[in-house]
Amino acid sequence: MKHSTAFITTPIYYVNAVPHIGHLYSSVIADTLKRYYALKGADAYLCTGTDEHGLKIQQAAAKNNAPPIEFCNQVSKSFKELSDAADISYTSFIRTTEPRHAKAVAALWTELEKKGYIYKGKHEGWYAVSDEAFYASNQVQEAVDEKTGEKIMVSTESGQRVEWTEEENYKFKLSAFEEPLLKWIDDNPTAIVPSNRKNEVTQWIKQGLADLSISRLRSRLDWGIPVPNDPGHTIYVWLDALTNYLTVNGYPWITTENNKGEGTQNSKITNAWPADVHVVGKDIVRFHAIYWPAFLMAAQLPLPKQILAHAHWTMGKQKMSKSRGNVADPFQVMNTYGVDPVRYYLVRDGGFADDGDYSEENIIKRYKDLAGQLGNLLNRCTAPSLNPNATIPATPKNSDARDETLRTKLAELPGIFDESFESREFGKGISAVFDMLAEANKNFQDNKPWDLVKDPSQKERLDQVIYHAIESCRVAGILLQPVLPSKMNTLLTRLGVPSEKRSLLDAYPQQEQSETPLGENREPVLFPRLKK
Ligand code: ME8
Repeated sequence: MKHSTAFITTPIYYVNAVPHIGHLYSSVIADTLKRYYALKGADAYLCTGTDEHGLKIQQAAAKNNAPPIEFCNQVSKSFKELSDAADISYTSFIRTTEPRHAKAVAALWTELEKKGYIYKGKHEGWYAVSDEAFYASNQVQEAVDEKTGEKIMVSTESGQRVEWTEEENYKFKLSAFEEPLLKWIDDNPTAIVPSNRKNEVTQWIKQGLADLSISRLRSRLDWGIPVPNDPGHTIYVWLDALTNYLTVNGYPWITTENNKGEGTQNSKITNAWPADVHVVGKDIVRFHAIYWPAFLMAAQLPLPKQILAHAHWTMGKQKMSKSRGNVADPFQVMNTYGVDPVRYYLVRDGGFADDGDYSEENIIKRYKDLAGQLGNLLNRCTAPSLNPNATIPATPKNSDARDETLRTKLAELPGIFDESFESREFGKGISAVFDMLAEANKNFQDNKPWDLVKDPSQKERLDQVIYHAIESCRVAGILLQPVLPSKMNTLLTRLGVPSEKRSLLDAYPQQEQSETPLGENREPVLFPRLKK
């Protein structure tokens, strides 16, 4: 299936602390998806950025004795550096402190108000500062503070401490959207993936949706966007944050009767809304799968096509989190193992339905797959000793029964890969590539090209063997580009594959080809041995 455009998003990250491997994971999944759609010929867009308003940030800045904006500048920069370091090919990096964003949020607010979904009311409830969320009485429970032994109340969902809070603020008529949301989920079976998350969301909605408080008193929280025409109130940070997905599209659009309109001048992404995939962690599903579609429905804007929620990385089976302090530094890990091997590890072993346990031992194991199955095969079939003319032999005229299994796997692989990625089973798609590579290595080994090369009468067979090994590397190289963009670029360049012959379609068996030269540069080794 050809997609003409694909718009993928990452969550925008809180700047209350520096990035860890969990943030890198969300970004790598989103980037892999974006590159996958580009591989299929789509104009693919990716946006990422930082979420900079709210009490949590205000408090973190105070703790660091910095004015909030300076504190935000500093931490936001480290998230941007992480994206750049990890080869995240974002089209737009948004910061919620940018003027273009304040304009979009105010416009959405005004729209919701105009359509009658905002009213002023007294709000009371259990408020969790860490989650920036109010919870109803059936969403909290008693617990004991680990440090002080004091009895406290916590959210059953997030485990965070909550306090009873009363204030006058603005509310959004979320309760009006129970039926429409259930219908949306019903009509769009892949709107929330995977299914355990979808079931959870359906349950939450069926338990009943209370109207949502969407402002805070400015006296209690001034680090945020003011409510239009009522500056004594600050817009709730989640309404602010979610709107980022519209801001990067140039919202507010200048609309006419039947036209969604052009984006504002500064936007690099125009008319890409609705998002194809919002990649999020399972901790923020409620916000993306309930609040966000409800806001959009209220504003009569199109809904995102999919919320893809991944599970968490644990370390030693405990959730990795800034507050717990058991986090892996993504910069350090990429320095040690290289960017692409870390991306590969995260995509292949990360959990969707269930959490995955992070360990460097497993990164090393995956690195060895790459070096042993792919790097090694590439080296062998392009080595001057076996391939002295440095060419890709012509497509074999006669097929040999000894290559049958490999030929079948090669022919089936692109379809399996595509299907797996469409259904967001990334590990399955990648495993299929390595299953093919295992067969390719076996074929190479069994046919002993190092003997064939010594016997001129075996030239045709040698060519067939080299051809199949190179073809296996070429197909693997094309398919793995979304996951290992830089390494696969090196591989394909080494094979002399021109940049316009690297799309998903090019991974399917090709028409007969005559002999072509390999690329010139055969150094350095694709996956060098890791230093102890
Ligand atoms: O929630 N494993 O920002 P945040 C996997 N600003 N992923 C993890 C993770 C872990 N251990 N820890 C964090 C926010 N993440 C809001 C989002 S969007 C409009 C606003 C990932 O900095 C995961 O995707 O707390 C999670 O949802 C995201 O980081 C939250 O990052």
